[in-house]
Amino acid sequence: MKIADFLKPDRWLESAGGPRYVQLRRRLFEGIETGVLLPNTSLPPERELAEITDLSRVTVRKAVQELVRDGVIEQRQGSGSFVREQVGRVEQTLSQLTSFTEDMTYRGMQTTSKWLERGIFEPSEEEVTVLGLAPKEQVARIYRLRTADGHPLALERAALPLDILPNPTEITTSLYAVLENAGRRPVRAEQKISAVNLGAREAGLLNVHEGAAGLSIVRISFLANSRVAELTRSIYRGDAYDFVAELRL
Ligand code: 16G
Repeated sequence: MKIADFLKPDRWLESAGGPRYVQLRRRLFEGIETGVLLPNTSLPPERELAEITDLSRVTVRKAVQELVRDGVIEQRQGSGSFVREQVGRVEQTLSQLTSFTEDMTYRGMQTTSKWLERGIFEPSEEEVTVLGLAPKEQVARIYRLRTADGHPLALERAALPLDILPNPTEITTSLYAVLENAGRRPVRAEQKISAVNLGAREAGLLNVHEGAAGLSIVRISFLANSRVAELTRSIYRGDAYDFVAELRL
């Protein structure tokens, strides 16, 4: 269907349907989800949208601005508003202790990591407490931007005691693979997930706008002897990740 037909107001605008810009935003989003508006195609200019929908330019602008805020549409200087390429959502079950590399490989996706930090550091108070470090003991830390098929999905900062990961530079792809080879792969983990709005730096790295929704995840994992092996703080893109838990009676 042509966008001009799809946006004809008698097809979707309802007088009791709430604010008009909200209804238009919803209709545009529906157009993107159903493929009437394809990724990387441009929206008709504001004036034209106002004509097609019979709405004021102010209303149209507000609807488009909200889609820009939500990361669905991007404004390119001088050339208008474009539909952004949407990242396919990834589902991760919460019942298995898997690694990022395993999760993505299972889905046939190629992973890469951009290294933001990798080395041996003075621990933070939290690292001392959670990892049970002795006084003056240092900590191995790796901080990565993790991507799948070229899309940035998560920022992960992992801290491990040095006897569990003596040489953090040894990790090129998978932390868990290195730990497994050394016979020190965690067998159990506790994970806490909370909602966050991304700050400017994180948003920039994850290629979303500042304030976009994200998931903050803290994973503490344990070896078979119950010793803490890993403290990882991650920020996942809210538009790209679903965590799924199975519940039984
Ligand atoms: C996952 C874990 C993270 C772990 C990493 C190892 C979550 C929220 N986090 O991303 O704690 O350090 O896998 O992945 O699931 P790797 O073996 O690919 O480096």
